[in-house]
Order: sequence, then C-alpha cells, then structure tokens
Amino acid sequence: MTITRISLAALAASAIMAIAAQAETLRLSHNVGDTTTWQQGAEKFGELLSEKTGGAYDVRVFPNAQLSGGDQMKQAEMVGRGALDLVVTSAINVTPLVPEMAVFSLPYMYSDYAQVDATTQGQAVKPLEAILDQKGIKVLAWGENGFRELTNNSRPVKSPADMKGLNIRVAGPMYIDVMNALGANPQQMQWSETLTALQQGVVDGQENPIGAVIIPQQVYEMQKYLTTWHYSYDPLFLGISKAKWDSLDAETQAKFQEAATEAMAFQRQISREGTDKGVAFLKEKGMEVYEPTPEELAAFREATKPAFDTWAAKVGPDLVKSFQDAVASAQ
Ligand code: X2X
Repeated sequence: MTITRISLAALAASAIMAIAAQAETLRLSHNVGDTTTWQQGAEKFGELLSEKTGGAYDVRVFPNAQLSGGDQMKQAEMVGRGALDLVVTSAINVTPLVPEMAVFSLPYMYSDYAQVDATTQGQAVKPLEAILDQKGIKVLAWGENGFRELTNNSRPVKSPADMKGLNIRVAGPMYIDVMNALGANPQQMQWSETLTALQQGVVDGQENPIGAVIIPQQVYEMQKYLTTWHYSYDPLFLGISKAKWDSLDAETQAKFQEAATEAMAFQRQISREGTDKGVAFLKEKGMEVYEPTPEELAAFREATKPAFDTWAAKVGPDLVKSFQDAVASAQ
C-alpha cells in the first residue's frame, strides 16, 4: 500500500516534470518599462496562456525594447520575420513598416473611449490586420496606450501659441509634422532614452498617455506642467509572428486567441483606471495640470489640421473615412 502510494506520487511528479520540461518558451518584446500597463498586459497573457495550455507554453517578457537593441520601431519587423515570437507595441511604432497604422493617431480623430472602441473593437481595424498579416504579423488583440497628453518643464500650455519654440521629444514621424504645425521643435527619440533626456533638459517636454506611461514611468518626477489636450490616441496590439501562428494547430490557436483577448481587455481596463485616477495623483505629486476648455481644444484641433491632412493622404482616404464613419456611429 505504502509502496503503491510512493510510486504513484513519483509517477505524478515525473509527469509534471516532463510537462514542465516540454514547456516551450516564447519571447515577447515591448518597448516601455516593467512598471507599465504594457508589462502587466504582457504578463497576464503569459499567465493565461500557460493556464489554458496546461503549462505547454511559457511567455518571457522583455521590456525596454531590449531584444531590438533599444529600437522601438524595429520590433514589428523582427516579429514579421520570426526573429521574435510576440510583441506588445503601439501603432505608432509600426508606422515605418505600415504607414496606414498612423490612422489611429491622426490629431483629434477621437474624442472619447466609446469612439475608440467603435474602431479597435470593431470592423474598422480589419484592413489593418490584413496588411500586418502580409508583413508576417498576426494581430491577436488590441490594447491601449491611450490619449497622449503633453508634459513640459517650461510653462503651462493652453494654446498653440504656448507651444512656440518648445523642444518636444516625439516617438514617430507623424508627430514631427504635428509639432511643426504647432510651432514647436520636435525631436524624434527612442522612449528608452527619453527619461534621461528630460532629466538633463535635452528636451523641454514630451507627450504620452497618463495611465499607461506617464505615471508608471514617473515622468512627473522630471516634468512640471501637464496639458490634457487629448490630441492623439494610440492603441497597443498584441501580435504573434505569423510563422509561429501557422505552426500551431487550430485548438492551440484558439487558446492563444482567448488568452490574448482576455489579457488585452485587462490591459485596456487598467490603463483607463490609471488614467481616470491619474490627474488627481499628478497634482498631488506637484504637477501643474491644465485641462483645456472645448474652445481651447478646438484651437489645437485647428492648428494641427495641416498635419492631419498630410497624414490622412499617407494613410489613404478610404481607411480614414471608414474610421471616421465608425467614430460617428459611436455618438
Ligand atoms: O515612445 C513612446 O512615446 C511610446 C512609449 O508611447 C510609444 O511606444 C509610442
């Protein structure tokens, strides 16, 4: 009796070890710090995937674009050719590979989350998913970086005139045009170098979402002024290399899909919660927060219109129109 018990236990233990030994480790890259909602969403995906596949897969999360030498724009291309298994990144970082991805972040495309969800959680994103698929990236689910808000260390910004001459770090090419339209001096820089640049005063300011980035990366430690101008929205997506995806059987694919959908729903939720509570938190931390009136927002929208038009042409009028239609349907 005792012997049977022992050997059963030993058998169970060796079975567990065999499963653990067989677990395949997938590498997931993202390009912000490990305190962010990007990291939390990525970790959640790993947990859910492991659960759903009985431990067959293990996701290792690499923050700060470590796996692409600090280059946040290179991750998508690496996933595309199968050099990385998985990526969580924002649409902006994919615009060098797929210019159409700029559609989300066109200045003042959206004014609220209902409008955002009408696109990212609906049919409007399907043509983008098809383009990414051709580049070797299968989009599993859409998450959220969020509405990008301006911070700087020089002065409160209430109008386009206040932007004149400010040195603003930007992530990608569209924002160079937007900042130029506002009279600021844009400087494109990797996120991984931006915190140091802000600290050392190399640039006066930057723009990023409150819940996903500004708070978890403690941007308030080095920036005095924040303007909630909601000028540009930025989604995240969780993507898998098409080569990896195509190697999975249908049942396993369904588990990846479920894990991704749940993880990105969680990630959107915590980003929004962080943003909702964020302004009060940032004031507590000593930031001077300016929330523009509807008239002031209209002035920013008007001033950024030339950049909207330039980039709408690059994105393509049909895609822009389908996004605008989805946005209008949410009202
Ligand atoms: O670099 C940025 O500003 C960030 C973190 O928001 C992006 O990845 C676009």
